[in-house]
Amino acid sequence: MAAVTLYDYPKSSASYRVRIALHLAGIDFETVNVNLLDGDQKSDAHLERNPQGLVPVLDIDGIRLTQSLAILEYLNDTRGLGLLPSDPKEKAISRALAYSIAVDVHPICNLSVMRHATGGQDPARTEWMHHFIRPGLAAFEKLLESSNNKTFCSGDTPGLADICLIPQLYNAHRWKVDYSDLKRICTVERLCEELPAFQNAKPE
Ligand SMILES: N[C@@H](CCC(=O)N[C@@H](CS)C(=O)NCC(=O)O)C(=O)O
Repeated sequence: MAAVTLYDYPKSSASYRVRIALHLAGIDFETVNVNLLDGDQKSDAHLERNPQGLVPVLDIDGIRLTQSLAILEYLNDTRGLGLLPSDPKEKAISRALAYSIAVDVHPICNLSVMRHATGGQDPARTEWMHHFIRPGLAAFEKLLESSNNKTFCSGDTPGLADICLIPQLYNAHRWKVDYSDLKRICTVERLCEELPAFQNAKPE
């Protein structure tokens, strides 16, 4: 096994966040695919890694980590990624942006939640996704407008909020949620798309 192993599913937005951060840190890692559609996340082997039955799981520095936000903070602390502003007020605002997606929008759009709530079939599942993703992004746009006039979400380099936003936008594309009117978000998306770390982390 490589020194750094990510238990991953390409389309998982929580895994996508970790891939971006690993690339930003320039860390070589291998991925082990946990196929969520086949139910691999509930296999004994994966439950051994993460009793929550979720990806991502990251093996790094001799420890096993779960929870993408905790992993991002670990990489930030140990690899000096500068994902959060140093000013406490700016830091709180930056975390609030990131959490508005990672803690509020993403969990209700999770595969198991969506399937349980809708039966997992169209049109119910698409309606579910639209019901939560679009307002979540519109709120993010307002938070961005009111909190700063920076290049990326929280500064002139990509940070925690950008890393949470971009996978959520990928998800919005998948479900055909239109957010082209959300100009700040579209600007951040364009900027991130130019960066190799974001390009290399893409699901495809
Ligand atoms: N809070 C967790 C959420 C992880 C999560 O929801 N992962 C999804 C993929 S994005 C998953 O494994 N879903 C499997 C399932 O719902 O059965 C994190 O940020 O790591």
